[in-house]
Amino acid sequence: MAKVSIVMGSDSDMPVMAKAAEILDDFGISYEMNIISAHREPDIFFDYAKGAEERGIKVVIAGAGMAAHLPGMCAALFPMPVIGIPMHTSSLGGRDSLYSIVQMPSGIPVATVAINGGTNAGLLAVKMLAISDEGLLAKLKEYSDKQKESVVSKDKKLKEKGYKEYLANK
Ligand code: RP5
Repeated sequence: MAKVSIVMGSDSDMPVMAKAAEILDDFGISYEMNIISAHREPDIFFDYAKGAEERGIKVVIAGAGMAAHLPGMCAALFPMPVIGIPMHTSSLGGRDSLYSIVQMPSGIPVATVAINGGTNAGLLAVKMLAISDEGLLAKLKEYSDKQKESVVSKDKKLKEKGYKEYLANK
């Protein structure tokens, strides 16, 4: 049964939402993925968000752009955590999406990540689930260790080669 629900307002959001899905795949977490527009099909959206708890969903990751009401409306209808991903937009650079998602009224929180922050949304969902799952917590610690090793090895290479050769072979 899916534990995380990934939902996006349009298929144009897919490349960013796929980054969240990749993280969940890496950590072996089951998820459902949906394209549902709160504006263009409000009835379908309502059924989706109202039914999420009964489907066994523990965390919703919702991404949208422009007047991005999808994450906030998910948070209004779903009782567990909602993570919002603001999409980059060509007109306002994603500030429209960011402000729409982050400026929630008191009482209805959305954990908002960076513009196009699909990877961090996935990781935040994993961290939420790891609160009650020690195996997942151990995998998160391994993930952090690998990140550290990657930076340490880059620094070592820089010291050995110098910046010109480093850049030339990057
Ligand atoms: C939002 O409108 C979607 O989340 C998308 O980011 C934006 C534009 O949608 P399309 O016109 O590309 O379908 O609802």
